Amino acid sequence: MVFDVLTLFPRMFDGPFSESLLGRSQKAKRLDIRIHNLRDWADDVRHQKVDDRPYGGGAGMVIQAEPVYRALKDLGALKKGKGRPWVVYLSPQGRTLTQGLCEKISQRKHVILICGHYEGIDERVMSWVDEEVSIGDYVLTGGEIPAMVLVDAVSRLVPGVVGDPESVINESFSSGLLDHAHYTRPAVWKGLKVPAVLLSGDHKGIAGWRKAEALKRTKLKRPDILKKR
Ligand code: 4FV
Repeated sequence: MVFDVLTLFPRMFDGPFSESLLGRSQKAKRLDIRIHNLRDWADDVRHQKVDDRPYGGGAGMVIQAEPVYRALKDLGALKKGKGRPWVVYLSPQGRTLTQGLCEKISQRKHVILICGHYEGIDERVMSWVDEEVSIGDYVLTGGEIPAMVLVDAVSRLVPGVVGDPESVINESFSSGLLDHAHYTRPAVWKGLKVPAVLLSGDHKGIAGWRKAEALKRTKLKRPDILKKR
């Protein structure tokens, strides 16, 4: 799966995308994450200016349409047909990112992520955006961290990225429930025991306990999910 990320702060991505699963999956060519500096498509090469004051006045700056449009063009987003990259703009106005939306986006072969900054991007470029996505109802300094969240959550669903596919299938939200509790050695810690069924080897019993646990926790912590379910 290919991700092209358009940002004014490319260095922000060094850490999250070079470590752990995402780092390994890029080395293994299961993922190709390419970070692009939007300033490379600025009008004036000297100042690399890509933002300007908002029409109608008001605080802050707005990212201009032209550099974003040029970048999308160079990244193939203006192509017609099936293989065209899917363009996602991260913004608080977007559809809230859920496991379901991650599963949908993970079906794509090539995704372009536009990271907003300042007050956002010129609305006229939205005609070339396929999907606006928000990671939650709060305002961040930029779309970079939302882009990292989306790449991480979607990449996990790309076959082979997560070592054991089972751990992707049986987890929070994929089963429509929160995850059950997890325990590991030692069997007794500070006098606290692990539920006996988990030490029993009775796989049917264990699966039953985990299902019941997941239901109980979901009812307790996220009853809204049960309603949706
Ligand atoms: C955001 C979010 C977010 C808004 C102004 C960037 C900032 C600045 N993006 N989910 N919540 N973006 O707060 O996706 O341009």
